[in-house]
Amino acid sequence: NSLGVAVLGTGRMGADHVRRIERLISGAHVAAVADVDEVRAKEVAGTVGPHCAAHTDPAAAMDAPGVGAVLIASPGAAHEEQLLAALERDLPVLCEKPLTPDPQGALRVMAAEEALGHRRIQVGFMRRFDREYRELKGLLASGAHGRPLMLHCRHRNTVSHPLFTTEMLINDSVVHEMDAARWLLEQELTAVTVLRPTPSAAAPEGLGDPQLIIFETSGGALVDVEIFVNCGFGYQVQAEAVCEHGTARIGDAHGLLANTAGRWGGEIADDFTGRFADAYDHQVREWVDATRAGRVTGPSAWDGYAAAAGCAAGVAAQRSGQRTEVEMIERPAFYSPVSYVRT
Ligand code: ISE
Repeated sequence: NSLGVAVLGTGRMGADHVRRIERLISGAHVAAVADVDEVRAKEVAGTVGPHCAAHTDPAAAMDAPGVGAVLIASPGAAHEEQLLAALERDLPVLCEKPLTPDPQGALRVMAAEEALGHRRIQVGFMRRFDREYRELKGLLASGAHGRPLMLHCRHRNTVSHPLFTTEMLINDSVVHEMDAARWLLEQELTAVTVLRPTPSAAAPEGLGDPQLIIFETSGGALVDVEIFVNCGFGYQVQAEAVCEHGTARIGDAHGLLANTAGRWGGEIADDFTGRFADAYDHQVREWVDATRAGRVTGPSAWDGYAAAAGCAAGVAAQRSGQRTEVEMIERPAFYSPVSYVRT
């Protein structure tokens, strides 16, 4: 009883997930794919085989024979409609970030899931499945270093794609730190401030890159994030927790360390598919295993909403230059306990 997955969106992430499900994950197969671009959908379906149907209509892919779960990897603006359609069919969903581009859409998705009466949605915040992040989470949760006071984060991309906007620095990139900070600290974000240096000459015209984003949290911790999407030298995601009795740092990529010609060093990944390859594998594997066991684990629609609310405050802070409070509803009992707290 292999789990048949409909993959919606066959761009870079979707195609990578299709490869992952087919080649690396046992207990699941790709039963159908959908993409607005018919040629691309067919091409990706072709890598799976004749039993994988290619559609341009996501609903048709979800209704294809043998589909028991949905993986949404379409652009964020398409997520809400696809999530609601999956919930109507009571199908388990793994949805790439963002859950929805705005908190209002996330609230509508949460309302539909709650009306269904059971959780069906997992959001693709893959950092929660990264080995180093999990080690840091374990250390902080153990309390061995005392209470976390600050989190210093660096999020660097080699180069931004041509359609990247200044707002996307927050809602496409820093959205990951929003979730990671909530998860690591087990606190909600309460306010966001954005500081902007003179942009790098290497950034495309009009893009305010890099920026420094500061979150305040419900437990009184501070989180600072350097976001720099045209650093030019590689893909780096680092975090250092400063606690009452010690610090802990991840993301230095201490893999192979080589000495030669009077220099020492290692390699830096080029992009997120490399840096987080294992995290993506674990994420999809754990989602498939939980789904087959009839369980829903991982980041929930509430986490997607909280990140969207943080991003909305972040973009407002970016525009106004002012400290901006994060506006959030009270967490509904349906989303208790929060998925970041171990039970
Ligand atoms: C991209 O969409 C991601 O999700 C990556 O993890 C992030 O590093 C990048 O900045 C985003 O554009």
